[in-house]
Amino acid sequence: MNIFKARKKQIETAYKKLINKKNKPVFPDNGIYTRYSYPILTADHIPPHWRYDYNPKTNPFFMERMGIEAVFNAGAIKIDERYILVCRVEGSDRKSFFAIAESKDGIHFEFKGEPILIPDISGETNLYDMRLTLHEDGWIYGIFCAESKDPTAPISDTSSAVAAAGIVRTKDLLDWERLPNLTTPSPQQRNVVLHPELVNGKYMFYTRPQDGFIDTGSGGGICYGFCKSIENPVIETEYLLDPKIYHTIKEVKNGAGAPPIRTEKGWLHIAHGVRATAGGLRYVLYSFLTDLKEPYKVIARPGGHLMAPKEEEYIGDVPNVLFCNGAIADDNNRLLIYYASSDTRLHVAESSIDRMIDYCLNTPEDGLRTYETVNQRLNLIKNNKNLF
Ligand code: M1P
Repeated sequence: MNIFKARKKQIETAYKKLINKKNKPVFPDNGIYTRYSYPILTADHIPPHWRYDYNPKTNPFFMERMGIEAVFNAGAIKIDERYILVCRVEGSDRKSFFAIAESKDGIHFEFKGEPILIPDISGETNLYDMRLTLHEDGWIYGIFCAESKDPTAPISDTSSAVAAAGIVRTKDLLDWERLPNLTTPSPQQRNVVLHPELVNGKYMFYTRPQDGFIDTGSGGGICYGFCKSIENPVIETEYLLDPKIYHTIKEVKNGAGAPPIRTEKGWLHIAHGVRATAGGLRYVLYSFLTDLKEPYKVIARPGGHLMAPKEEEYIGDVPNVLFCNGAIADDNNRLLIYYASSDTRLHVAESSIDRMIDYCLNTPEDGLRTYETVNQRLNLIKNNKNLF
């Protein structure tokens, strides 16, 4: 067998084996959610014909000419019994793009179709982290980060960038209509999420104002604002919803994650918080509830993180990062949390709406100082007396 045929067979066999691999839950879990043993999507899950030139004349060594670096940060939605992820796929050229993976059970996914070609707005270099919102107006919206080179940077500065919130919408996940980018009072935006329902007749966005590309500066935390029209999306005022706070898991910055999920007790949010360590930034997931009628009011704030990196999750292109921008509230109370680790691979954790509500309503808030948190723990131990 010639080298082309032999390599093609090896690659295709390995790919088929990978996409047919059965995942399994990891027990014991913490009672809040259950992790799964293997990542659900990685660079190796990208179909070989998206990476390899299949023509033996132009690719006699069957080389992977267009490599994939990572599959992570996915928007999630369930339509007609299909679990859909719009993943951030990063090529070896560092450009991100969006691709759809589908599943029948919410755990085992396979990429379908072809990468999504989103029309860009002049100057945009990189599009990533799409949040999918099935809106009550009947459209599926994708809100994503649209990054451009900072036009005010000096010529010698070849890395400063500007982040804005891009918007697309679709009815069938095939045709994507690009709308104008969101305009807000803040110089830059990332981690923008569209609320699934109109609030007082307006579109409500969760924003994350930032002074620079990395630095949120005076932004204050997760904010919100309203737009009269989605075709001309302008937020005139941003209000603070969930602040970043000294000596917490969201000390440096935070950002909205999956679009909030309507539950009987409030809107369930899964967000990310970032703190500084000697080894760099640490990204963890946390949760909170907002009021059903007034979704701009936080009604429960469990302290600490919901989920932090574990084992291989620590390692990757950007270590010590968990990030979530998609979750699915499934039938029978099931909740699927799609999260990525270290900007490299995508995982799922399974919970239930009931478990998450209990977690949000009955977990003590962050005590903000050692004295208070020790008192919280002493109280727990006291209440456990004669029970263990
Ligand atoms: O590298 C970690 C994450 O960094 C960014 O999040 P934030 O804007 O909160 O810093 C995002 O670029 C995200 O894609 C990435 O996973």
